Amino acid sequence: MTKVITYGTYDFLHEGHIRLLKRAKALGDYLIVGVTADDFDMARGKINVGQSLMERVEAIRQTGLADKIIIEEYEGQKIDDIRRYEADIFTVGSDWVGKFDYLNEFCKVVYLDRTEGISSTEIRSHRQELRIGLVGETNIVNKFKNECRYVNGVEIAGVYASTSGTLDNELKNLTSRTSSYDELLCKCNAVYIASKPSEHYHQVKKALESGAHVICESPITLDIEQFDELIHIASEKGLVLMDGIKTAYSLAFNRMMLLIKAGIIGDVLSVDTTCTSLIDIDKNNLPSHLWNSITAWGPTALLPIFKILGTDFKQTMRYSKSLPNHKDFDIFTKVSFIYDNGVASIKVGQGVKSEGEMVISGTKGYIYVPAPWWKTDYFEVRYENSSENKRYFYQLDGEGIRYEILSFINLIKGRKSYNQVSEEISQQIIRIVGNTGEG
Ligand code: C2G
Repeated sequence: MTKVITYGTYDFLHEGHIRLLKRAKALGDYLIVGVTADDFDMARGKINVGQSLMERVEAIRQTGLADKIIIEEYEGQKIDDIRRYEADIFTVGSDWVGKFDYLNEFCKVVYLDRTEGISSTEIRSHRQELRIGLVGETNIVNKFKNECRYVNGVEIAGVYASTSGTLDNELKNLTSRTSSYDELLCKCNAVYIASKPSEHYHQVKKALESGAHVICESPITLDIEQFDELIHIASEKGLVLMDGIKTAYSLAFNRMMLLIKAGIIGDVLSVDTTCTSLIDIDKNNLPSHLWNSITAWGPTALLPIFKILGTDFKQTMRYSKSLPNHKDFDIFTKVSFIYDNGVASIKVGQGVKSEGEMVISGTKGYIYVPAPWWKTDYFEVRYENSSENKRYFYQLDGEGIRYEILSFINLIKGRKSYNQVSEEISQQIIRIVGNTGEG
């Protein structure tokens, strides 16, 4: 008898899961299905699981495909199970290719093709897979793709890139890579747009007009009127248009905002942020998909300032250094803001290196966030009497991208998402970062 073993969360069992189980069964005579326990899913960073373990086990039992159902509760249990049940074959879907090769030491490992594009019912029902299309050429698309795996109910429908850019091989070989944006939109009910800012407006508009929800890297547009038009279209069609600033979805950042609101450092009088990443810029051959400093870092650097001091600044002062033969490509920009009751500054650069820290100064103390503050899992609250200083740590899985995706899903389902970027902040970011380059 050939024993086959496979594992999964199997949340809201659908045809993709069932096809996998049928093909797993066909590999042998006896099929063992391991269903992940809730806390094992949490431990491995899988979020947004809607059903309880018992509901998921019962759904598998009702398929009649499993000869035995076990519960996966800890890292490394697969090896114990293969030995205990003398499994001959371990199998799992092709989205895990390579991840379980180490099990070849214990049994044969088979990766079965994953079912692309699950047939969808209305996205607002909780049973729907979110079929998300990825748009863009930079490495952030790869990060987003990897993070989708941790959010239950999210399926990558395809990827579109105007140039192959820095797509990783898995994305380049994705069976649903599309040669046109229109083709991608036919396959998905949501898109993540990380193309260069000058392409956002048209791509977001087309996605909304095709009925897709949108997460777009910030700035969503470079022109405020275009942004307002997109917000109107999304509202008219009952669709979500979400500003994808990763930092907004990080646990440490959100807890920091709550502590400030609670007055932990008194009244905030100054917020200073710095974001730089020294990249090799070939002055004579600027890659077409490269973002300039103020668009690459401006939205992130501005987020805490607008969240803490608001968007009603009275004056700005701006210094920018551009490449000699590329006036629209700044290698460094500093913008200072004057408020009625405070000041703020951002320093951003792709051609200048500085200390990527954030300092929030208050009448009772200050908050210090070390570099890279925008994806930190740690910050300090410091006082005059340093013995009162407090340190805060918050696990940040995947730079906060999986929680950004979860917020997106919650917004689509009509649930409130408290950490999303407000329209008002998105608009002010465009005013500072966009074509008008106010300030
Ligand atoms: N699957 C599939 N097609 C889909 C969705 C899922 O073939 N459209 C497969 C997955 O590849 C996996 C199984 O169905 O083999 C269960 O998928 P999930 O419930 O998403 O669980 P996952 O986290 O992928 O489980 O340790 C291994 C993991 O537990 C695999």
